[in-house]
Amino acid sequence: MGHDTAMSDAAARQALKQDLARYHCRVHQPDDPPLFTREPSSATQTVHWRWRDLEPLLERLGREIALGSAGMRRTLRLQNPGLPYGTTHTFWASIQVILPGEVAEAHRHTASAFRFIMKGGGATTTVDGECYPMHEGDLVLTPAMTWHDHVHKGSEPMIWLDVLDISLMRAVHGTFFEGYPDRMQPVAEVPDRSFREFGSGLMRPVDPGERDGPNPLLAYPADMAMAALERAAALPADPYDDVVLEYQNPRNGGPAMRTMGMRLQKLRAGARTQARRHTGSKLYYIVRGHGSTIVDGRRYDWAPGDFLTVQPWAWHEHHNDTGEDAVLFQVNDIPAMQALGYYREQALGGHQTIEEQT
Ligand code: GTQ
Ligand code: FE2
Repeated sequence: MGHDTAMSDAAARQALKQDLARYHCRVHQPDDPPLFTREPSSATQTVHWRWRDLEPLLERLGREIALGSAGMRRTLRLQNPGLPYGTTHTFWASIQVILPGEVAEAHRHTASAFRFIMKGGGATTTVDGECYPMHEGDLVLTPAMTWHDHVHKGSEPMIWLDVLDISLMRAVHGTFFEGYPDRMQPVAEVPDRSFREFGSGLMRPVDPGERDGPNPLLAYPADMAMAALERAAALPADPYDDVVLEYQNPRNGGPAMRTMGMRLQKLRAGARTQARRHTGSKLYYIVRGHGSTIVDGRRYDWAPGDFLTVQPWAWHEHHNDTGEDAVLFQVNDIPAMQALGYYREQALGGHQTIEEQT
C-alpha cells in the first residue's frame, strides 16, 4: 500500500515535470541541487602558477606562436582547472608576449582591461590617443570600449600581465568587439593628457568634470606607486595585508576600474598577517621577495614571478619568514561585488592551523 503510494507519487511528479516542461516551466525536483548553499560554494579553485614553470613556456610562445593579424595578441592564459574558461569566474589573466618590432593592432571591446608590466621595456600602449611607455611595475588601464594598440620599439622581448573582466562580461552577455580600420590609431598632440591632468595624486584640474564619471587616469607609474607604499609603511600595519594601497580613480577616490580592484602590497620581512575571507576572487602576482600564503590551511610558498589565485570565501593569510621585504600586486573583483551589493568579508581574529604543505 505505502509502496504503491510512493510509486504513484513518483509517477505523478514525473507527469507534472513533463507537462510543465512543455511550457518551459519546472518545479524543484528532489534530485535538483539546492537553490542556496549556506556559504559560497565555488568551482573556482585556488591555483599557484610558478615562474619557474611559466618562464620556459613564455619563451616557447615567443618562438612558436605568431602574433597573427586582425588585432590578435600572443598571450599565455592562466586557466583555472575548476572552470571551463577564465582565471576566475569573473576575469581572465594572461601574460602577453611581444617581440621587438611587433604591433598588437588597434581594437576595442566592452571588457575592461589593464596591463601590469612584468619584464622588459621599450613598448608603448596607446589608449584612445594617449600613448604611454611601459616600464616594469607600471599599471596602464584600458577602460571599456577604449581603442588600444601596443607597439614594441625596444630590442628585447617584453612581457606584461593582462587582466580582462571577460568572464563577468560573458556571464552577463555584454560582449562587443570592434577592430580599428588601421593597424594603429593616431597619437594625440598631448600624448599623456590624463596623466598630466590627474597623475600627481594630489592635485587635479580646477574643473575636473563629472565626479561620478569613469576614471580619466590611464597610467600609474611604478615609481610613484612604490613611493606611496614606502610612505604608507610608517603607518600602523594592516592586520591582513601588512602594508597595502589601492590604485584609485582620482576623480572620486573610488577604485581605478569599475569591475576590478588593483592593489599594491608590501609584506615586510617577518610579517605574519591574520586570516580573513571574502566573497569574490583575486589573483596575486609576486613582484619581488619570497613568502607564503596559507589558504584554507594549505601553505603555498611563492617566489618572484609566481601567481596565486585564491578560491572565493577561502581563509587566507600571508607570512614572510625571510629577511627581505616582499611586494605583491593584486587584482580582485571587489568593486563589481560591492556595486551589486554582494560583497561580504569575515575576519578570523588570528591564524589558521596549517594542515598540509605544498
Ligand atoms: O592586449 O588588447 O590578454 O584584447 C586579451 C585580449 C590582451 C589586448 C589579452 C585583449 C588583449
Ligand atoms: Fe584588447
